[in-house]
Amino acid sequence: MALQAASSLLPSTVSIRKEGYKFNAYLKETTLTGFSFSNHLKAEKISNLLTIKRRQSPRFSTVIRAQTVTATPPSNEASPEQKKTQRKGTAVITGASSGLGLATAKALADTGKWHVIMACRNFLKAEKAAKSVGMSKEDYTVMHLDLASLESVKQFVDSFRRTERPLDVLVCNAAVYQPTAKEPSFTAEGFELSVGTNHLGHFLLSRLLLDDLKQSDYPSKRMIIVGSITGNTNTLAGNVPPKANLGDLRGLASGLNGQNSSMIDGGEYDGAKAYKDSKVCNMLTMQELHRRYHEETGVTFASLYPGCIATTGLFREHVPLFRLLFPPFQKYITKGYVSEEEAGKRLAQVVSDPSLGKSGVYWSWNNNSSSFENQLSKEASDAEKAKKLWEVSEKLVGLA
Ligand code: LMG
Ligand code: NDP
Ligand code: PMR
Repeated sequence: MALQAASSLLPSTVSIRKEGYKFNAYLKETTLTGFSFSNHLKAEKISNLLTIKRRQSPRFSTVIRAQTVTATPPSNEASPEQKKTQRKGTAVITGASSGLGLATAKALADTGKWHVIMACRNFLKAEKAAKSVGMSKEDYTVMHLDLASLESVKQFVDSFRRTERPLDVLVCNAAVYQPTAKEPSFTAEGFELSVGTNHLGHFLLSRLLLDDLKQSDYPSKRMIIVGSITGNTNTLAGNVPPKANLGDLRGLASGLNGQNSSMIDGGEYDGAKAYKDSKVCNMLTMQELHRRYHEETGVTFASLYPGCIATTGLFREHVPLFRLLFPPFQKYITKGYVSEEEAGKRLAQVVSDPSLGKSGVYWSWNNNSSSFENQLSKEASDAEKAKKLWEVSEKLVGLA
């Protein structure tokens, strides 16, 4: 259904040109693990289904096929383990002052089972935001965190520890997106801002807080790093230029400070690409954390694509025409749109739903809001690249 709607609205060939790139995609019926694609579409959302399989010869032509899907219906029932828990869980959410972070904070607070630490760069904005969505004082604490400063990350960790609250879940959610910037801007330590904030700030934060998570006696301790479809080149959305590509990480290894390059792959600055690259880093980091620490610590590491939340502040720097057209485009054409509230419920599931406790998973949701384990692109699941990214990032943030 969704595909039919989309294919009747979209031309069967989508062409996008940018700086010499040309991208063509066409929709093709196929089968999905024995189910017919058209039947399956009754329950599935096009954004979650479309995977691009590169053809051998035409460089820019792609065939879209359905992904393998294991649907898990959302569960509201507490497991026996959860019932044992007396105390409220404590979840730290970065960037909880707007969009997905705020909606997740609200969804968790509404359950009465969570105290949310809203880790935000703008204290007043966060306070106002919490009030505006009707969160009660006892359900949240706003604490200062500017991910564009490694000093601030360290100070946040110190202040959090001084509260003497346990850490049960960490949600690395904050992000910046600078699609129209002509020149790069930089973090306090001189890293390109998108990768510096979205990846390096969170990388240091998650490494420092891992010990705190380890010490928690909560039944299900989790660390979640928000990913995105746009960093995954096995999807249609991930093939809209400029595409994510970390290359051999030469730009990152040389400091990402604009002297050699401000891009991870060492190329020319492109703000939209820098954001998508940062999302690949987020998804790679989650998997590397899983490989290194899941067994030892019992912490569940997860990432997710919550759906296209086309109305959030993420697009604040995009041109006004884009901001106007993007929500209806996602709502009526791609059908990938989700409201902030729905996206917040999805992330809240990854925080606390017993059925989403598996580690190393990149979660996505179907049309009927059932979660499933999604497949990452080749690059976003490249274990060697994840290891290299880990090692280079450690050096940059001063951990090695
Ligand atoms: C690029 O800019 C930068 O160039 C690049 O460097 C990078 O930063 C990148 O990833 C970020 O962004 C984006 C640029 C290109 O968008 C804009 O500059 C503003 C948006 C302009 C939108 C195009 C206007 C054309 C309107 C004519 C409508 C054509 C109809 C086509 C659909 C057929 C339907 C029958 O923009 C794009 O790449 C596309 C932007 C995608 C979002 C908007 C899509 C427009 C579709 C219009 C639908 C309107 C809503 C319909 C409601 C429908 C009802 C049933
Ligand atoms: P918003 O812009 O609404 O939220 C981003 C949050 O990050 C804001 O609270 C912002 O703070 C905060 N932030 C930005 N820079 C910093 C910093 N230096 N230090 C601390 N906090 C910072 O966007 P979304 O809610 O859409 O984005 C949330 C997450 O969802 C991101 O990881 C994004 O990549 C991801 N995502 C979003 C999708 C979408 O369609 N919107 C789709 C897929 C993934 P402030 O309020 O002060 O600006
Ligand atoms: Mg995309 C199934 C189709 C689909 C989905 C789910 C998204 C999600 N987008 C899709 C398709 C398309 N987008 C198509 C066909 C086009 C060309 C018209 C298109 C364009 C487009 C632009 C210009 N889309 C965008 C942009 C942005 O600037 C956003 C971006 O890339 O930010 C990095 C964006 C997004 N599209 C999405 C999602 C979720 C985004 C937001 C980015 C993110 O959070 O990762």
